[in-house]
Amino acid sequence: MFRSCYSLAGVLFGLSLAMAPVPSLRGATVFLGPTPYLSAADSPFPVDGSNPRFFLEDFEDGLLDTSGVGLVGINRPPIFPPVAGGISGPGPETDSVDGDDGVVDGLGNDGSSLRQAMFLEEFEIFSTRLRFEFSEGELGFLPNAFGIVWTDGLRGTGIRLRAFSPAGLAVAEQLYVGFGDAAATGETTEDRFIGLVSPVGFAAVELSVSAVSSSVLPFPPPVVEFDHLQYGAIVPELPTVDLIAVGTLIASTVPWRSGAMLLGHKPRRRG
Ligand SMILES: [Ca+2]
Ligand SMILES: [Ca+2]
Ligand SMILES: [Ca+2]
Ligand SMILES: [Ca+2]
Repeated sequence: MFRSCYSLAGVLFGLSLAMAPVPSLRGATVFLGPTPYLSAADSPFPVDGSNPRFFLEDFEDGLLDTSGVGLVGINRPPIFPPVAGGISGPGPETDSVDGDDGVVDGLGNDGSSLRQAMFLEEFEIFSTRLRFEFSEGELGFLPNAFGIVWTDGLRGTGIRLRAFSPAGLAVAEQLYVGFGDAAATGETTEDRFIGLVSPVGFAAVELSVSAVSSSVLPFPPPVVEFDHLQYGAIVPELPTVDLIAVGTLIASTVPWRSGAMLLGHKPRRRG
């Protein structure tokens, strides 16, 4: 939705404000993407229903209601009133995954997406965070695979992807940079899948989103949109998945400084 100048250095700086490197990463987590994504056929995961322990949420019913997942959106609104994220239905400002409207035609306006406002973190740096929490009690397991599709936001957006153990420790982390282009009307060529496969189950995944905007006004806030949340338990066949490792691998257990805004953390049942 937004046309802005960008600075990769600025985005990295913005993300680094909340990070401090630590010496090691546990396990052999494999990070996926960013890869182009126009429909579920572009997922590296079993999103066709063939795996009963794997779920795809496309938000087309207006709900985040696949089994065993809840969303906690975390912003930093100490000065500004919180702007709730939510699911954006068909409309000129919606960027769904292209195929969700029935045809892969370069536009995603007629589908639905998950939308989250960003907040002014530092001068010209906007950020926000989304946290997906998984219920082992409802699923019967903890997922070891996660993916999501970035569909819109400020040009030059960076995303820090982290997975957490049930004890709340960050067990895997990857920084992706350079999302977005100048288009702002629902185009889909810049949509990108990111994800991970972990050797152990995880209880939560966080997306920390940061971008530079030349705007000095926090309102209306820029937004970021995601779609095709996918997660579950798979038997990793790591050599066969499409892997593109990008960005700088950074590990951190330093908590984000932001306050929390609850969007609906109670796990729900069906997609
Ligand atoms: Ca379409
Ligand atoms: Ca959608
Ligand atoms: Ca898009
Ligand atoms: Ca749904």
